Amino acid sequence: MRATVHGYPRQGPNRELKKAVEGYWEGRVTAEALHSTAAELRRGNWRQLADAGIDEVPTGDFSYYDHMLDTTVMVGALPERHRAAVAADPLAGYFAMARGTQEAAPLEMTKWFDTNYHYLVPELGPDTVFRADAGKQTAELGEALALGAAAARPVLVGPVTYLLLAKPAPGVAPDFEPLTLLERLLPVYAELLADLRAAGARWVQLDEPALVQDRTPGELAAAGEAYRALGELADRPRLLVASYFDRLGEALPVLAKAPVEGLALDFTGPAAANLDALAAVGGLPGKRLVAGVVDGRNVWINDLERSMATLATLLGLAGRVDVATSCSLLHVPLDARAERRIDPQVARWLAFARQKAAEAATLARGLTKGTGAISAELAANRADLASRTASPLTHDKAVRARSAAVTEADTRRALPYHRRTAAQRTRLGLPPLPTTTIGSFPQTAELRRARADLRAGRIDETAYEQRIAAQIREVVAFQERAGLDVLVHGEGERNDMVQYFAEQLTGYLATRHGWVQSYGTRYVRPPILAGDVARPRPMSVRWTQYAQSLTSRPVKGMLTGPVTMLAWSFVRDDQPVAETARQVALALRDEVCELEAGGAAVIQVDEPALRETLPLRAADRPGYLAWATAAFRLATSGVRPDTQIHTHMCYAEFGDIIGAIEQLDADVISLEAARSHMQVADELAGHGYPREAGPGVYDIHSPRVPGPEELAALLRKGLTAIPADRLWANPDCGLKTRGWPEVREALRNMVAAARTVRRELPRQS
Ligand code: THG
Ligand code: ZN
Repeated sequence: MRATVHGYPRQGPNRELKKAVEGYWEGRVTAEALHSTAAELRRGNWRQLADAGIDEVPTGDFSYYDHMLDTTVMVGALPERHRAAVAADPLAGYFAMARGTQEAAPLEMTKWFDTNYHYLVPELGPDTVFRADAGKQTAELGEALALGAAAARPVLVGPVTYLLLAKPAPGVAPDFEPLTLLERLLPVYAELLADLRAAGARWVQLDEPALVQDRTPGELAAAGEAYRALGELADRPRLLVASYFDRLGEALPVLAKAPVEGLALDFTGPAAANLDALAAVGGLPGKRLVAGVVDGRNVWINDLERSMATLATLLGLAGRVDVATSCSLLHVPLDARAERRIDPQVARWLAFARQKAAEAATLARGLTKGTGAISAELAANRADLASRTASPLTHDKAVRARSAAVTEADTRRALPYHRRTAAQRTRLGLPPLPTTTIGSFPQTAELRRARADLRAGRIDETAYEQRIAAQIREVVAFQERAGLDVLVHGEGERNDMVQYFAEQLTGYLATRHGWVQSYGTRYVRPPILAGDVARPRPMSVRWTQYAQSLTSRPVKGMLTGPVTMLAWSFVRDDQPVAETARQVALALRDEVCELEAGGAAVIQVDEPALRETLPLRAADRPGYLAWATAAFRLATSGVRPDTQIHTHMCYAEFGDIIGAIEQLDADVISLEAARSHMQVADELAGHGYPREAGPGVYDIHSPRVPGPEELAALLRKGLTAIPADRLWANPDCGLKTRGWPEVREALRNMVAAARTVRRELPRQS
């Protein structure tokens, strides 16, 4: 019985990969230096895994940018517009596909299942010609074998998932289904498998996470066909088909019947349902089962005894059982031992990639040699789990009592929406098509320097606050001059919309080195929600009130909603997530009420992550949406009827959660819409959304400044779907990534456009 993992963080202990890649882009690092840094990082990872006790290491999971892009290269499906660049210089061409050039747009980027990782979307069409290029895979396998790895297993994105995650190339009919290319893609995988066998691979892993999503009978049949065809090849290594992030459901019997030698299944969270399902199909007699019992997506130590029990059951269900993490460790930080500032007692509850690999190894040893062989580990694990359960951090009596006392009534505004609007109109006195922004203004070099200076002790708290106050004065004065109707303070004091609040709430831990790849060379350091959540003091009231003191126009209070506070953190696994959300919501509720008491007439609670966290299986969605919307309402319903609650979401595809958006009971919603040309307004109207809405008119993802005529045209288009008394004029997201010159011009144009369109409205009586 072996221990293995499906993949490992790529960046290195000090994000060496980020520095090398960005250096290469800037011309400071040569291609050779980049390649050798990367090779060194891979060697470091394999050594680290071997030291942790992993006896079969993954290969080919490394990437300069993204493993889906690597798969696109591996199957030769390069977009036409990038072919020449890749032929001329493969490395430069690879990054051109990821980032775009003056001449050619990049591949689209989207979320990898329900994780915070983003991949580059393959673009396919009826004319796509696949061509096998096993170069990267065979080279990395060779490196691992040369290092003396006991066993090395290439990990590839499987053909079915590759096609299911692809979209029609530009110019191809939008209803083209990439899965229809399967027959053409399978011979390419056959060639890749033969190449890998020749390069020394005994096993190859084909990742098929798309099969844990709801799939049509046609898609399931295609998956069955694919693995029958690959299984029947004569010249191939043994095949391990891997699934993760959820249960396989109806895809389990399909894969169990396929002529492949092994399956990797996730047994954590909702995927624990794989256990009964496996028994129901009669197990995997004669096959290898790679059991994902160590959660690869959170940061908590495993319950080793419980995992041993699961593994003992699984022993009776497969020819051979190996122990693994549930998925690639790409989604967790590298090493919990690097966090020297976390209380050592609390640090013992944490397992990052390195510790998770060691847990898998311990479990494999226990399975092979009996629990006696791991009795010391089991005892230490039991003590750590007990200390977590008993800790005052995880059990704050006051927080628990308050949370337990929450009733349905606490999640309802005092008056229904249609009776609140009149009171809000009277209080705010806004014109039709009121203008506002989403909250953040440019995070200037001065602001970042001030934060760095404060951290390094070059300036003190007072000097830092003076710089923030100066920024707020500038932001408010600009908005008054530009003629905006509802102002913001600009969020100059916030490093990140989640981190800023997490740092002020009890129950959250911050890491120093806990980087996780978000996309390409961009990383986040998600805070760890470890304990019961309380708000010892107001978090945002002071700066909001300061901004309000500078103007007679309304200043919006700006908060991050409970669902996003959870989605962009590592959340505790020792209680239902709905309970954690309720605690965060109660803390935010106090903040909302205190903003109101301080004079705020408009308060925005952002939920950009509401849709991101939607469960992969439709059956799980109603449960999620119920707690998510209840948490939002709990956070926002403590205010008076004449206080206006706004929310914001950063996406245009909200069709599948429109009902949930309505359930938030917010008064106003702003959405990303600029790039889909106000389609969002039509969609909202089509769904009969009965509230005020601001489909964004200014695409903040682009440096392009839209002119007043263009913005007026977008507003007129919005008016065809949403009446003038319910339509807002706003950009489609926060302005923190943009520069001041563009922002100034774009917002002035937006106000001019709103004024023009207002004059065209029929006179109100
Ligand atoms: N905040 C948090 N999580 C998020 C986002 C966020 N997850 C999803 C989405 N937004 C991810 N998008 C980005 C965009 C930019 C960067 C990271 C994720 C980024 N990171 C810097 C880097 O890697 O250089 C590091 C920033 C830092 O110092 O903290 O630019 O908005 N919580
Ligand atoms: Zn946004």
